[in-house]
Amino acid sequence: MYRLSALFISLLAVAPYVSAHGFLGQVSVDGTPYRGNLPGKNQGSSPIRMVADISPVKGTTNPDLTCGLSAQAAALTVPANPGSNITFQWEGGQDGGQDWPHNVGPIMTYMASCGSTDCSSFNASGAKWFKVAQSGQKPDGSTWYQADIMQGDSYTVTLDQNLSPGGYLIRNEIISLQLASSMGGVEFYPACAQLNVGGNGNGQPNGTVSFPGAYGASDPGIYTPDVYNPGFVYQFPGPALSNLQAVSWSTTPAVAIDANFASGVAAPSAAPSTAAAQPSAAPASSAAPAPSSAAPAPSSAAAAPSSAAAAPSSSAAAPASSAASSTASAPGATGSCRVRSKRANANATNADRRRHFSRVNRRMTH
Ligand SMILES: [Cu+2]
Repeated sequence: MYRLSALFISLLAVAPYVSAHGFLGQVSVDGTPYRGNLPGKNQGSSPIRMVADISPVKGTTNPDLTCGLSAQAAALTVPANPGSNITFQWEGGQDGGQDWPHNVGPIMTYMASCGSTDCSSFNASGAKWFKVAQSGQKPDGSTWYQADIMQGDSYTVTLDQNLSPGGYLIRNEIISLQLASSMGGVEFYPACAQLNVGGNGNGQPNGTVSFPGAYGASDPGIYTPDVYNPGFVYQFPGPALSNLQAVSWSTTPAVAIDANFASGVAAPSAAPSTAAAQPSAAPASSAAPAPSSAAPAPSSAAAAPSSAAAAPSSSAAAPASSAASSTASAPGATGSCRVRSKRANANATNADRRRHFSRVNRRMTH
């Protein structure tokens, strides 16, 4: 019975929906927003490594698992500190402006030192990553924190207090499991941003891994034939949380995508991108203070990482804050790559992809 329903769902998932994927549209450090380039369109300076396309990375040995599809080093490395709140705002659609389209699978965050190399020229293929956060199923056991991202929410991690100063890549990864009932069906959406951490910590991370390398095609959290079965308990792939794990992590309220790049200077070959020009109505989320304070509290409960790896039972599932994720969203949704048109209110140009988070637009349609 279960097998049948899983099969049925996976058949649904390959039905001819308009395919929609997404990308990391913005990272904020303690409320200061830094927008990312649209995939494949170099529009301005950003700390987010631009990916070539919104499509998922496929395959556990794919070199693009490091920072996303043909990710390019970014021009900026932006300041942060131990204890900083780093907020990731994902978007859907090739040109953004839509919500993240998937709702089944984990969100994980890793960091890696850029060593003596400036992060803007650091080759991520040699990076030693340590895991700092992971969110999977909610306490209800059937919905995922990723469903909050699908509703437009952001995701925030609070950096460890003892992080050593220096350049770091921070890698926020969404894994979508709607096709992972087939071996190799899993979709990886890794994204990297470049941080310069100050302070005077002296922590050295344990449990470092490489990407690719950290995941195997048949890992329980990668190949998930039972993902839609009642009672399914997710086992996170990759290493256990590092000793330098985040202080806390959770999904957090949506953050508007800033209309302008941090530098305000468009890259030479920039698209028509009126980005800078547009006086665009929106106060451009300036300094979008929202999430930071909201974020922190969550999880001392999260602290049980190691056991989590060992005991895939309940504790592993839901480290993040329940507070941040009170909205119970339609559980049955299978999360296929379907476009939900938020485009309707897109008088706003792509350039200032301000988001209109009207609840009305947030219904899941599957
Ligand atoms: Cu997709």
